[in-house]
Amino acid sequence: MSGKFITLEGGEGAGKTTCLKHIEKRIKEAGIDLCVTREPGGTRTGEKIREILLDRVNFDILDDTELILMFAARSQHLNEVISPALVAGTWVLCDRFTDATYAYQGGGRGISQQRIADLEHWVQKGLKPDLTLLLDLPVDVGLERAGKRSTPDRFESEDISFMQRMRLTYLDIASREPERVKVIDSSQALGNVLSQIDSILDDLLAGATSE
Ligand code: T5A
Repeated sequence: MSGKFITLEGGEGAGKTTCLKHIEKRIKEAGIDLCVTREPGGTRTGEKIREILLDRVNFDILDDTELILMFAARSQHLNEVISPALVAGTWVLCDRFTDATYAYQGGGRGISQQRIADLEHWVQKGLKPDLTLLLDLPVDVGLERAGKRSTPDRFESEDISFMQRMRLTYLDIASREPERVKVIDSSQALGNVLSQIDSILDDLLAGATSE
């Protein structure tokens, strides 16, 4: 595969949507073909699964059902969108991916890492992002930002201890995979967050244009 696979992760209200637009602009300005997508979702089937997963009316979804639905959407997404794009040399910028499953279903819900890893190996066949930007901020700050926007979805309605376990799981992944996962302090002013992202992207774009 020749395209680069970049993912954006973080807790609720971390600023992913805001930063995603900036990253998209930077990569496109460098003359690189880019596919912007999201999880859960990114395909017709995946978006339907997303509706089920996020709708608060579905309060009775079992933890394992939730996990399997995440990977069902991911399987469709990988086969229909992500892998074909990467093979064609197009870069892929994805709003959340499997690190979110470790953080939310693993850390948050308490599903074992091994169970998630088994599904990851089955569905992804070794494919991992080249770069993951983890927007990290204290849970209460993120919830306050997210709360200003809209009615909370099924995940945003979880309690603070769920969110804290989710955040710690993300940070744990970052400490184990520092080459891939770059942690950005997103409690800072937006301008500082974006300039930290820019310096990481500069390295990636310089490497890509010299290849
Ligand atoms: N999920 C997903 C799982 O449980 N398992 C999985 O495997 C996957 C893939 C998906 C949900 O699904 C779960 C996790 C999620 O709960 P989502 O659309 O990714 O949903 O959900 P959110 O995290 O809720 O994303 P949002 O788009 O809702 O929030 P963002 O993008 O993090 O935040 P954003 O950019 O909208 O910013 C929030 C507010 O803060 C302001 C913005 O202007 C905005 O008002 N803001 C800042 N303010 C001050 N300083 C800054 N630096 C700021 N940055 C942003």
